[in-house]
Amino acid sequence: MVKKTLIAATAISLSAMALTACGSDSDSSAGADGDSGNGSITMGFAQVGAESGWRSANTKSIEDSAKEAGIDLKFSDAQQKQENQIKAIRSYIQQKVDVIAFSPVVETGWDTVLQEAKRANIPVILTDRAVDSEDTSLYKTFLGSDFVEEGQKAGQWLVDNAADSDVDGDGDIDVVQLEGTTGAAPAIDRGEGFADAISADPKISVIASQTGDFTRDGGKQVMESFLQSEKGIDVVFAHNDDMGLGAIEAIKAAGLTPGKDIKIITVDAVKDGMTALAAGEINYIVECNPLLGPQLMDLAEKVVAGEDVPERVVTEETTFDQEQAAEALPTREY
Ligand code: GYE
Repeated sequence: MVKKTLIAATAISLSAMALTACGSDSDSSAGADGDSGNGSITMGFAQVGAESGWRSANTKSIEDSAKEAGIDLKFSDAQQKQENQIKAIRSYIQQKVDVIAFSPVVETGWDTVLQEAKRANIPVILTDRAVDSEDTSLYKTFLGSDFVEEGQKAGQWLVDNAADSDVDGDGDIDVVQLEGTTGAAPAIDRGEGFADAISADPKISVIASQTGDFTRDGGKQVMESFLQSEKGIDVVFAHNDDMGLGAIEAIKAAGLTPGKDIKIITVDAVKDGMTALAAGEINYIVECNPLLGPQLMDLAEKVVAGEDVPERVVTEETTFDQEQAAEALPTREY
């Protein structure tokens, strides 16, 4: 305890020194040490990509709130490739940023680069997605949703609405699942949570499951192939809105009515998803909040100042049925 306080105090005074050291310099162009030169915090943010409406809203939230907080943001888009994210993190280490934040595309394979950041004394904040490293000293905190709970909420809706969901009336509720990016925390956890919730009703089962990589195109293609290979699909569970929206296109192209002939459950609640829900083409959406920017900047300021932060910060979220979507849409921010 005493030791912790001491370390925190040292960290505060060190960062205070760093701030004063460049505080008198009004030039805002990057200095040799990578600091912006105006005394503000520099954050390197390694984003997953631009794969979905959720991701675009998340990126905008991070950019807007960095500006608002006066944090100098260095931003990179990894196009859903882990190697690009690792490269970006290494370049932030080289540039000696004050803090690195990133949303890991997949859960595994981060220890080496995170150890490099630790050796360089640059704190790391995980946002949105988790890593599965056993060494939790490699990052300061993880800010994001509880994806298992999101999957459970999706499955619980189906259990509660089972009577209406046996669309073809064969006595079973046959679900096809559109998974997110293979190895990504939200894909693994949403799948797990959903499976857990539907196990309460033996009539419900997942008859086919494949990745659509969290994209609209991916969801469309996988759904097209499911419609050919599977008989009697009653329900689609898509790990995000975009894949659900792709599935809607495939279902319509097959001459069926989405939301009626095949029920659709998704996760995210971005504008396009909510619009389809209000229009009756999706049946239920579990919200996943992308507006993590303000909390992230707050955590970054604390971490850089050497203050203690909670190990885990969970985002609060709700769910929407069709009526609730129609009500929420006019004031929906993203
Ligand atoms: O649900 C999906 C995005 O990691 C929570 O990633 C995020 C997920 C989100 O591509 O739309």
